Amino acid sequence: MTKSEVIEQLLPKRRSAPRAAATAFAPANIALCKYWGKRDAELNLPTASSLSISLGKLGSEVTLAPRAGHDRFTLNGQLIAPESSFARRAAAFLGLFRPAPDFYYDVTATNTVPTAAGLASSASGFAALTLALNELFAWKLDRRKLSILARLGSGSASRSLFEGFVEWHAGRAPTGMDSFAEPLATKWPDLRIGLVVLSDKEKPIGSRDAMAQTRDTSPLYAVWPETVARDLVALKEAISQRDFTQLGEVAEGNALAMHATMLAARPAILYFLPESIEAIHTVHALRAEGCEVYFTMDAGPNLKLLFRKADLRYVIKGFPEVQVVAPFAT
Ligand code: 2P0
Repeated sequence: MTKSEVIEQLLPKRRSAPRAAATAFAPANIALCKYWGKRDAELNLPTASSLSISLGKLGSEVTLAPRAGHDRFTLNGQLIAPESSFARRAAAFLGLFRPAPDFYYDVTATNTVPTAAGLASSASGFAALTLALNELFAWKLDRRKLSILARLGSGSASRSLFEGFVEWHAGRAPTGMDSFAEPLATKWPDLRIGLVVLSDKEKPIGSRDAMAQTRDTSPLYAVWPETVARDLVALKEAISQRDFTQLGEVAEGNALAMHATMLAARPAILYFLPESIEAIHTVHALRAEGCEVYFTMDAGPNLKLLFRKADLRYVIKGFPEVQVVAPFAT
């Protein structure tokens, strides 16, 4: 099934004329149980479910307006070259939603996540684009359908439609109509995320290619889906019982299992820098001293810390440069 066929099924049959402009915001998210591997690369359908936490006010704001001639992209106040990967990916996505062949978009995006933080901006970016399209054309789609549409841009974007803890159901249908994200009800006000930026250099391999290479060549990939199944149950239990130790242990273990699976790919996919390993040792040393802090890592060298408000000053001792996010702050 193609993206266009999915979109045709989801959009209202009667289409209104676009508004003059529409603006939307979506938060960045960090997976506690990772999405790594697809069963369908065209529709970004995952092999396994995943669970994330959204980062509140850190994310992407996108304004869309109709435009003649060609698409134009502005990111953080700078005009972006059409051949840049940002513009090409956004244009490919927007190309799925042109009411007429000569209809183009003026796209103005602002990331409130510091670009150097190495946080995937594609998740919040595609989620905000989807929300802005929904406003621009007054589709009035519910969040579940919007989550499916955002997934067509980037898998993890399906989770950025919601605040707080979010589960993305892998689904089974070849159409992907059962592969969408949903928020969990639990709020956890004293939970904190610490962003530890170690490098803003370009990654050796993007996550899209890295996922495919892992699935195709890693002998450890066979056990990844069952690892996720187990970790998801344990994470949801930890969240509903507000059991921080279980949350941290499972999230850290899941991230390391994902990286172990990548390390066994051929050729190996190695996102760790020496600084990443050093930071992991710092996390473990803090824990040994009684500060309950855990980490997770994505397709890059930076660490994201998980801890509780009461431990903030100990975390800052180990990581003076940490940027702290309170995901449930109102
Ligand atoms: C995640 N990552 O669950 C995992 C963990 C990176 C490591 O989702 O190909 O940019 O656009 O569907 O969503 C990054 O992958 O990949 C990602 P595509 P995406 O957050």
